[in-house]
Amino acid sequence: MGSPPAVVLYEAARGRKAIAQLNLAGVDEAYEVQAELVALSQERVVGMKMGLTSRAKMAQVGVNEVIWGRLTEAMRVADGGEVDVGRFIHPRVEPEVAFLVKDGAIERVAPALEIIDSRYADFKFTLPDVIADNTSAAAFVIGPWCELPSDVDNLGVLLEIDGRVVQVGSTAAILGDPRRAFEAGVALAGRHGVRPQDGWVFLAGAATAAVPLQAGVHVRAVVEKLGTAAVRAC
Ligand code: OOG
Ligand code: MG
Repeated sequence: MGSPPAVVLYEAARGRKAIAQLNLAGVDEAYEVQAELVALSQERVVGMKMGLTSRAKMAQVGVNEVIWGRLTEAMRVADGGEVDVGRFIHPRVEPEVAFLVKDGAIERVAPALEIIDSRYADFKFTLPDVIADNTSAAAFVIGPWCELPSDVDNLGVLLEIDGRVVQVGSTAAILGDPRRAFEAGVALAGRHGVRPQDGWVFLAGAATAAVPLQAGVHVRAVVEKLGTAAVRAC
């Protein structure tokens, strides 16, 4: 018998070696594998993330369902800091909107970056497989927290690589309003007994497609009214 799926995914991430698709049967089983995978890492969970909350992202990976995953302390990279891309298999970066959680609700908002890294070959997966792989979560960068502007549902989003704009979007692309991604995430995670805790980071899902991340570049997300989040890949 082969290793359990969580172990296969854990070893793939640790060994930086892509694996063949697992072809897991269902979504409930997949969320169980995700929980086991994150438990195996022994990393502290510090938040959650939504995936595929925009058309651009759904189209890029060919999966048309909203998904959620867990963020851990080991994935956190300081704003303006460096990230070693040698840790990953074939990383991509995308602009995000982050919420800070308090009393089960949104307290603050920040511009953010997410680095995703599918553990599957060629970034190809089914819905259950990407859920099991903790929704490709790899690293995240949070910019300065600020008060929620009333028009958080209609802010311009840019992704820059070395000062060049490579993706353009709007927070409106995130389920029509990123606050809706929060509501959806609370409902979906609640089914698995997970409730956002005080101080948790919540990523609403990228408004644009993700782009490959290479060593040596400087990446910046710009969200209108919120400011920027940046990282240097080394
Ligand atoms: C899945 C993760 C999606 C987002 O913001 O939509 C995601 C993937 O694209 O590999 O993080
Ligand atoms: Mg994302």
